[in-house]
Amino acid sequence: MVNRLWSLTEYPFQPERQLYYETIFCLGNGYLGNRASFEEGYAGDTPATLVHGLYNHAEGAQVAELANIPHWVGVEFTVDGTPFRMDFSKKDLLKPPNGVALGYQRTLDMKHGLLKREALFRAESGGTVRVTFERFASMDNVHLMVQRVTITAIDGAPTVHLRAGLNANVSNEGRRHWQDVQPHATPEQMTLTATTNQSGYRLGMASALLTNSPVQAQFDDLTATHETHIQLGKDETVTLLKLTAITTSRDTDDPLALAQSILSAYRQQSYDQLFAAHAAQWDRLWLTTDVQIEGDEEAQVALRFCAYHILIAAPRHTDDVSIGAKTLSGFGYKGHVFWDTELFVLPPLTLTHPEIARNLLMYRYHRLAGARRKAQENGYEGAMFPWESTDTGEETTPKWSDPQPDGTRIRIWTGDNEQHISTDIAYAVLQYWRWTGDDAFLIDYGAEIVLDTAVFWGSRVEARSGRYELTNQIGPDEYHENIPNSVFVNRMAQWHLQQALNLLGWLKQHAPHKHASLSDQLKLTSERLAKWQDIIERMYIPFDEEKQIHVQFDGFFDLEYIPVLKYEPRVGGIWPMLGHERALQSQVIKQADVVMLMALLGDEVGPREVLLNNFNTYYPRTDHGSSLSPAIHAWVAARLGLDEIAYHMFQHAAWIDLKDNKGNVRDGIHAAACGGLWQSVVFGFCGLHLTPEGDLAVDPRLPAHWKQVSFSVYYRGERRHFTVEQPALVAP
Ligand code: IFM
Repeated sequence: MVNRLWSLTEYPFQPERQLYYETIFCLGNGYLGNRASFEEGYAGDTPATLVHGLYNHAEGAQVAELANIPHWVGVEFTVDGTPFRMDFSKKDLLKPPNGVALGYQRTLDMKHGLLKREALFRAESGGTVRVTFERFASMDNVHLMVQRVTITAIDGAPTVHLRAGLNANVSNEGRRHWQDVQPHATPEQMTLTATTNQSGYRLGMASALLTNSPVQAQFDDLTATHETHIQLGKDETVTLLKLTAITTSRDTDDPLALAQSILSAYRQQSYDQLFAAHAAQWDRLWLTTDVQIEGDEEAQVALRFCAYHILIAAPRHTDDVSIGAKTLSGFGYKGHVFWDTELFVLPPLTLTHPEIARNLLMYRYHRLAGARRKAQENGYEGAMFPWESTDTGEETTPKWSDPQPDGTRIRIWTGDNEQHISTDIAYAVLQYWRWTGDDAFLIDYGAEIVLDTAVFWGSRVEARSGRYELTNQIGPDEYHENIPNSVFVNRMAQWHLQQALNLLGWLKQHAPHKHASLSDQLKLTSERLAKWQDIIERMYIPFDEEKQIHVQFDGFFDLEYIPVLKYEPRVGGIWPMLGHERALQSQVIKQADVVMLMALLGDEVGPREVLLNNFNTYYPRTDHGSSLSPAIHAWVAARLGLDEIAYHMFQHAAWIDLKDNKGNVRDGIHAAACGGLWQSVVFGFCGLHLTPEGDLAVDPRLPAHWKQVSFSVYYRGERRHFTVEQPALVAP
């Protein structure tokens, strides 16, 4: 029996919500994500499996995207000739034209990454079966997918005819990614090879239906199939196993050979053995991931849901991929990697699974060449990371939106001007270093990222009227594009340059060879460093002395004031109500911007009075049109003692996917909201922080009805457990 605080259940079958559940119940193992479409398939479904790093630029598309790989989930069967399906209408109950599904329940066990569906099905003949489908993406061997189908005759002695296969007739919402598709099948195994039609990645799949009854094999141009006939006796149960191994040329030179060897190694094992190995890995992962909340069961489930989705997207097998804004759970944002990873998803991983955080940072390190090319193409020095990133390291932000209702397309400027991404990455590198104490990583890789992105800012700033400015920027609040002097961007760039100087000082002392080689390689001359110091001293930080608040950007308060709260209740941002042009000319803010700065730099931004003024100014102007916003507000509000707002924002963040409160969960999980939720609890409500003395401390500010929060983090290689109680801390 799965614990209700560890699971999500769908009951009854809701065909109109299948896209929601495909995302919410997505399976994965850090290598791939598999949407929870049904084995037998239904009209309007979006079956998809996305493999980390497997990008392809389909003909006619603006940009590359993660290619949906051939469908391996399919299992169909008939009972006495009646196809097993669940999409019947109520009137069918009286006179079933085909068959009738009499019962249904589907559960995602988040503790062990298992999707289980149970149904009762009566065929036209009257023969009735109980069916259980189980599916998991093995955490033990990330190339292995396991499915078990259990069919029990509960009325009559029906004949079951079952087909399971591989099917390359797939696309990303119509965009085709595969060529040279070669299916093959023998009774022993089905295989399929294919190559992405632009990037040239090769895929190998090997699958088998394992059952005691004889198996017939077939294949055609796009599919490979195994079929079997089973005559069930009264009350008899039959169990079938389908194993599928998936590899690509990103893993090996011969993906098919590797897939076949994995299949032959694991086909000897029973389902229980395969599941036990998988579950043991999950237990290990949860050991440090799980945050336990006493006194709020809904919050507990939401937090586990978010952690589950981060864990299934988190690559443990390679340091050459990163997590996209929609994880691997849907086609949204095309699998592209944004700042969402470094500032939202990475912090929980840095503290709970530092080895995975390191992989994600190495993904950026491996793409420094692309960042340098971008800087050069734009007339700057150093490394300027792309706003949207894929496998190549090139800027992959589309230039134009999809057509609007009136058919026009809107120019997307983020790829040109949302430049804070370079500092966000540097921030994540330094945060990782501070928490892990991984000097080797910093010396060998991280320092180069921090320093060469600092070189970029040194060349990017504009000296004007005796100070340094940054015009034509987009801050986190993307409603305001190409603006002058975003306080977030200017202050973070200033912080970045200061960190770069500090880091150089540290390197000189602890790794003089590296200090010398990087100084040489990145041309860190004394003139350059003097300029950095000058920028730090004379960077313009927009601030209203009279009101004692930071000004989001020059001219912000000259724009139309729109009381955002008047536009409640609503599901999305108010931008669609105002229209693009008016939103741009108003003070409506899309997401935490000055508030984001306060989350990242805390007290360094200013005294408490200024922080409160900032929050009270910007919170009522923010419409949270981005899913990144509420969790950051919860975190900062908790630190400022604004308890009601903090919990309200926490709830908003918690339900983004589970209650589909952005209305787009079909496109995939909001990864940043998931990582943000963890931060709102651990950094916000529990107040975990590093002390100036170099230790850990908490400073709890729990919601009134939370009795206790327990969590573990790694600090400098040591696992530390905290139990934070209401109202005071119990010793670590
Ligand atoms: O990176 C975010 C951005 O901050 C807001 N729009 C969506 C992007 C991807 O999640």
